[in-house]
Amino acid sequence: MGVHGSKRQKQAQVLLLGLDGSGKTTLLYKLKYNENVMTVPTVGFNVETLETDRSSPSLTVWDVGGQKRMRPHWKHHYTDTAGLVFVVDSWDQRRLDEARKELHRVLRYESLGGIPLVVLANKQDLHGSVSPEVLCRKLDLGAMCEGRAWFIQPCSAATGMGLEEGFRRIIYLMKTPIKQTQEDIKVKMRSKGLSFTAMKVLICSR
Ligand SMILES: Nc1nc2c(ncn2[C@@H]2O[C@H](COP(=O)(O)OP(=O)(O)OP(=O)(O)O)[C@@H](O)[C@H]2O)c(=O)[nH]1
Ligand SMILES: [Mg+2]
Repeated sequence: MGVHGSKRQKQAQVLLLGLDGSGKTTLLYKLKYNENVMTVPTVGFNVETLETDRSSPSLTVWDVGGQKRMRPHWKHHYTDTAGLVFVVDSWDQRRLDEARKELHRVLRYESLGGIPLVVLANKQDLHGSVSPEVLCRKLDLGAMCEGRAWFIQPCSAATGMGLEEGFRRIIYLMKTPIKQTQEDIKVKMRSKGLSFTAMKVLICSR
């Protein structure tokens, strides 16, 4: 199920994936209840509904455990997914390569073809965390997301910084056909006196 081209869908399914310990469950409950919950590694999944403004569908968010033994189960959630949010621990640089491989594996699934992606560069509150620009390169997002609407959002599930923006962004990308998002960005770029080819750089650095 997608929300492209439709004005008012009642709900849309968002899949929250990422390595174990990246902060998926923490950020889901921070968003839902504005509380900092003590988490344990998720075995199975958590599912929560996030209410949005009336012009947007409410989001049914599936937070699936990210441990190695859980990852084969991710694909069981792909069919009805309208938007993908992939969470990365920006502080743990030793695991960025693992995160890149897992993200690329997910994006190669045919049933997720063209589904919009928001990468949440989480744990920005920690000293030494990697910036979204660097993450963008290390995850090779530009090449991997050819033909897909995507965005990278810095955030912290500990403080709440950037979480609402990240989910507002996935709603926007789900509602807006990719051509339109590119048009919006072109207009913005022209107003700043920049060329369209600089678009991806700007997206990465916002
Ligand atoms: N400092 C900091 N710690 C965070 C942040 N987000 C999550 N954590 C911590 O990271 C640890 C793992 O968080 P979880 O939310 O359980 O991670 P998860 O992605 O759900 O892990 P799995 O369920 O195993 O897939 C916990 O100790 C959290 O408190 C953050 O933004 N900043
Ligand atoms: Mg979890």
